[in-house]
Amino acid sequence: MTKRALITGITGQDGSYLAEFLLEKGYEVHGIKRRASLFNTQRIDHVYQDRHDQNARLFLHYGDLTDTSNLTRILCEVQPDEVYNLGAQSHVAVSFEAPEYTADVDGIGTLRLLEAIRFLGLHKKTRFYQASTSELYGLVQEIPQRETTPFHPRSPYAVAKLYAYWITVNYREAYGIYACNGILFNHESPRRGETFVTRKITRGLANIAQGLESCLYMGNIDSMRDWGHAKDYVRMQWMMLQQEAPEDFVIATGVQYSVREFIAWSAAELGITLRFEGVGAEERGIVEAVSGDMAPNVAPGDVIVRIDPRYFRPAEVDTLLGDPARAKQKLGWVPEITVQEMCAEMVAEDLKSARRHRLLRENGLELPVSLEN
Ligand code: NDP
Ligand code: GDR
Repeated sequence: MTKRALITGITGQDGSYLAEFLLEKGYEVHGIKRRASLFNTQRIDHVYQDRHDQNARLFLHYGDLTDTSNLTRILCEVQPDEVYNLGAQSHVAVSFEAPEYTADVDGIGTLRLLEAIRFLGLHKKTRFYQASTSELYGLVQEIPQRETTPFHPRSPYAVAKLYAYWITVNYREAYGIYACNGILFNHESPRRGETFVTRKITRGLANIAQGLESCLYMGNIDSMRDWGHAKDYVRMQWMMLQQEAPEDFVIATGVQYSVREFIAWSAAELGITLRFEGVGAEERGIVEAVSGDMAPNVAPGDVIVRIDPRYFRPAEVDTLLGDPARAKQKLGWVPEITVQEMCAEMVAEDLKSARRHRLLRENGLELPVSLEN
């Protein structure tokens, strides 16, 4: 029997990798996408098949995590074996600007799905994965963070995800639903949204190297993160739903680096050596050496990174480091891609696209480069 999965957030970074992964495993995949005034399926266009094609196994449904009747209808129609709740207002800084919306989507949205599963009598059939987050640890109480580490969320996003975490546990305990939390630490890829720190860096520096931008404005570059590759992490999301009993797992690499280091690696991939000068809001990154071909528009002495206090958060999560021991012991999961390999892949992809833009510009065919950070 073909298994059927429903993914909320299928148009996002993780949703796109998970859809690919499940299609390769032979699943019929259903995804919820939001209506937008422009096409918003770029990350999944390469796996999309016209639904008139007899072999089509990927189906998209318009929907929104704020819309109970819509979610209930989709669940009723699809009757999924597995639900992956990846949909979210997922940007921590934005959650300070839109706290109520973030709570509605990320917190109550999770309840809406679980309640629909219960109400429709799918609680025996449907397994549920909740995209929980290392942001739950916030002001960290233990290093490294593991499944038993107490939570102390530091943003409206993290507080909303705390509700989602506990309502998932509650529906498992109260109704016997196979529901579990993946407590995932930061994971990135060339498909990462452009305003998250890693992608902002790789894209910004590639654009600078190609002369499309002149300076990258950053926030707290001393923040420490445990970064993995999204491809490794979606494999784990699926593994968590294949166990005999539902359980919550920390998914991380067990190694942490600073944003500053990520900037330095990305610059090095572009042949640029940086000298960091000053501290806090006064800090400047100064280019000391440039290898010609790859970064034709950067000269020694150019200031290509500046700190802008606009990107500091009202409450910061300074350091995160996960302990993935339980995932390794119980599921045999280990990440395969290192953060340095991932950084190189991201820079290479962003450089390709910056070169395309530059060529178009040189031929009078300029496409707008969005500079929104
Ligand atoms: P993205 O921001 O790339 O994707 C989020 C997805 O959610 C998009 O498809 C987006 O749609 C959709 N979405 C946003 N709002 C709504 C809504 N109101 N109704 C329905 N769908 C909505 O996130 P990631 O792929 O990086 O992350 C996936 C999940 O994992 C998120 O829940 C995130 O909070 C969580 N997480 C992510 C981590 C990471 O490091 N990436 C770590 C830990 C947890 P659209 O394309 O239209 O914007
Ligand atoms: P995070 O990711 O908040 O950890 O949430 P993000 O990449 O946004 O920030 C990581 C760290 O970098 C610092 N930083 C900046 N961040 C951004 N976005 N832009 C900047 O200019 C900048 N300068 C410094 C931040 O202050 C922070 O400390 C991500 C999201 O994917 C969540 O959905 C997910 O739950 C967590 O990871 C785990």
